[in-house]
Amino acid sequence: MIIKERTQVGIVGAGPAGLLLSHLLALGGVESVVIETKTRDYCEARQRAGMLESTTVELLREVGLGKRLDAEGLEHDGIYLQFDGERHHLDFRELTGGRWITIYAQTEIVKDVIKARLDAGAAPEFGVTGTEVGELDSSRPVLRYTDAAGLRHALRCDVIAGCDGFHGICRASIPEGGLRVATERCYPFGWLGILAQAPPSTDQVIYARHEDGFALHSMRTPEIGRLYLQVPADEDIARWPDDRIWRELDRRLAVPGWELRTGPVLEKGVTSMRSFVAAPMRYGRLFLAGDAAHIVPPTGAKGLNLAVADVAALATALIRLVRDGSAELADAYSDYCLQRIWRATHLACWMTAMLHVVPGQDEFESALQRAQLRNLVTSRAAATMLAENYTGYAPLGYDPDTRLSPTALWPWVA
Ligand code: RFL
Ligand code: PHB
Repeated sequence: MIIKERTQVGIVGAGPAGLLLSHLLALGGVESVVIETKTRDYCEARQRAGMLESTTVELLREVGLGKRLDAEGLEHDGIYLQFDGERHHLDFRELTGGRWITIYAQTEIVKDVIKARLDAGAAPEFGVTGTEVGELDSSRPVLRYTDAAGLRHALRCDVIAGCDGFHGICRASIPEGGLRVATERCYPFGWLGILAQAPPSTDQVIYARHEDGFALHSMRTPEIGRLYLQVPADEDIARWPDDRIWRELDRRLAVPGWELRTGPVLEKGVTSMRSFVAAPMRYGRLFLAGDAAHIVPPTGAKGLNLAVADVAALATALIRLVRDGSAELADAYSDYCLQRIWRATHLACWMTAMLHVVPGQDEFESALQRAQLRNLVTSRAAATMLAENYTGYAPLGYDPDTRLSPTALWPWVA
């Protein structure tokens, strides 16, 4: 038996993009259903991003998701850049006239939005299988899935939002020729990341270039550290017992007079790195958002922030489309987002190229990397460029009251 249902927006994926989209739509009076293959516990525990732009923080506050973020998030003025055994502080707040960054784990944002959706009586449907999207060209696309109890559903929607990450099915369901650009760049290295029961040995995040590879010291709470090491792309985590990880972190992060605090490793894993942009982020009545449409290497801390920016714009566009019957912003969605995405993609690729050492790279390459880093810590103009890009771009274009302010939206869209 197939259960036939209907909603305004069918959302595939309960990562930050899909969850936040459904929350933002609800604030604008638009109903949605979120489906997710994994369990709630899995989604709430999946270790990923941690660094939020000030624009992301401001949006989360504005839409009622700022309470725990404000109580537990760690607000930082800037970052440290380390190379040649020297550590330099870049004060983003001072360089940008007040913008900052906040450490607050993606897992916590996911928990906060799931709770908000549950409180609103709109729980995501976890543990689904067999997700399919169809009739995307029509005005009533269909989202099919089998729920955790084994019942098959056919959900008729006004619009489907593909928020199912890089490996999801939505992008792949776009017929050949539907995506004009799908560019991909892979890197010969990845990040080995650990979560550790070790108080952070730094007050702000350290990005370190070392002759043996990149290292990053971040954190989650005053008791929990989050640290990363550059390793070969296909590295076997079994080759990295905990004491080897700490030794290598200690070597790559060392500066005179500084000590790395160690502790039990709670979790570890290797992530490969790639850049990818698919465009347009729409096919008929299917809209892509977040990692489903684009991936950046994590060096610029942009992935989660881009996902939030996408759904802020998408929610506004879909509220206008579904509630008010105007397609103007839905038609502008992809081009509007791609400007920000390419800016962030450039930042992420540039920081990755400057800070990672490819085995066997020549002296010329190394000298160029170090010259760029030196420029960043000696030129205010160069440091400001990094600070502006890192802390976020224009305020995120979200407005649930589109009917009240039809012309004030997205004034920067040509
Ligand atoms: P997600 O989080 O991948 O969520 C997609 C969801 O879709 C589900 N799904 C399906 N559901 C139903 N049917 C199907 N057929 C489905 N197929 C998939 C999946 O189970 C999943 O729950 O994508 P979303 O929402 O677009 O969010 C993107 C972010 O997760 C990602 O960009 C960031 O984590 C990237 N990132 C960082 N971003 C930052 O802004 N700041 C950071 O500091 C930062 N650090 C990081 C990062 C990513 C990392 N890794 C692991 C890649 C550090 C690392 C190490
Ligand atoms: C993190 O805290 O996980 C983090 C911070 C900065 C990055 C990437 C990840 O560039």
